[in-house]
Amino acid sequence: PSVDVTASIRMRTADLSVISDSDRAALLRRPVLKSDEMIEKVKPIVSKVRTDGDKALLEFTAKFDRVTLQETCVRAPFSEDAMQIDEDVRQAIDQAYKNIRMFHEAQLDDGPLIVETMPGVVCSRIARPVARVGLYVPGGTAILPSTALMLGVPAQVAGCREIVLATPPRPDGTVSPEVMYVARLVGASSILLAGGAQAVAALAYGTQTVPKVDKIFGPGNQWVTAAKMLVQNDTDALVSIDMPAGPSEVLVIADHTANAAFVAADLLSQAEHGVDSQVVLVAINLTIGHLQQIEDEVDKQAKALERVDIIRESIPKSIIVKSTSLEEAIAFSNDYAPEHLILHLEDAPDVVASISNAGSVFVGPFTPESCGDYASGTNHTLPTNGYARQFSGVNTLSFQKHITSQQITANGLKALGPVVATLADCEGLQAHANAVRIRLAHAA
Ligand code: HSO
Ligand code: ZN
Repeated sequence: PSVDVTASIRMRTADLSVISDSDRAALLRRPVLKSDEMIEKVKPIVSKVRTDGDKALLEFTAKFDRVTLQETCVRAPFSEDAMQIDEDVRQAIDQAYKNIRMFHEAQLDDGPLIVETMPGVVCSRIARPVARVGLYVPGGTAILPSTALMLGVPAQVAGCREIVLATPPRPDGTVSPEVMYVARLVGASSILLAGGAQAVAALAYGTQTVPKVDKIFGPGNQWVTAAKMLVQNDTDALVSIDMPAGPSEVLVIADHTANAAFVAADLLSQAEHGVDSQVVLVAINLTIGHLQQIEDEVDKQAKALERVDIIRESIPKSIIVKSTSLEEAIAFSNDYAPEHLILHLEDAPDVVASISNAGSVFVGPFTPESCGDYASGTNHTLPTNGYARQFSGVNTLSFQKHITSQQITANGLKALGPVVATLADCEGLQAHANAVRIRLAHAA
């Protein structure tokens, strides 16, 4: 069907003060992910890669990406020729790398935690990197060196031994030079030229040339997400994932102080990601004129964007939620648990204390989400679909795990042993009690 390019690009509107409970619940819901169906679809792809390795990978890449490759995995050092990029882009990537690295180094757990719980009873916890990690960098409608940075920097900071970066090849069979450049910056050991479920399967099981990894990270389409969920549940693969992923989201809360053009620009920066992007504006007591200004700005700015065709689909699915108080707006946002939350509010910094569920918060008029997407230092791989209720975004600790340890002295066991023996008796586990009593008797 032909598109009417003059038609105005408008969001839908709802009003919290008159809405029924069920309509409010509907506003909070994301589009259904149909994960069971998708998992069934990726199963044959995953099992073929598992059994046939590189041969299957090359076949799927030819079929789905329409690219015929000679080899599917290249090892470092990567060719310098493949990472030639514009000087201004290189400088921008370097600055982003520096900021992201600084923020993620500050998160590193690099010292043992030691607690003497009773005299002579010392418990400790030490962090270790996840040894081998797979980082999925999507291809598709945009090239994403920023995602390579967001996944690669914390892996590097955590000290992961093997970093495999997977990304679908471009039509000419290469990886974008910007992504190659980032791969070297973060110390990637291999680049897997494959996308979709087949890439995830290769990372989970390994192939003749692709190293098997212990944990798979990164955003992706439904195929990637379903494959990650599938391999995570396979005890043969022995692999974990960062988090379940859904379409990207932003929720903006705006009051009378909000700059209409800024708000519109923030909504559109999310809407341009994809036709399924989730965009919500919660407007607190905005006058009809102010709201109109925002809507006009959305329409006007959208029409000047290259990705207007995507926005024509995503913006009409987006909603303006009218609210009559800050408390009501925050309660709605906390229930929605957005991936990104932008506060265009008077006293925005004070509001942060009331936010309980969000992936990342952008505070005040001069803090566009774009800065967190690219270069301020925070990570842009964040929980979507309401998972901000129980998940953190990707961070340095996502690439570390902990070992606990303890050391007890003879005197420590004198105090603690009877407690343990009593509990073991209580559970009817006599051998457990014996392991203590045999020592207490020996010491006596
Ligand atoms: N907003 C996206 C990340 C991104 N934006 C990459 C631009 N490039 C999901 O957090
Ligand atoms: Zn973005």
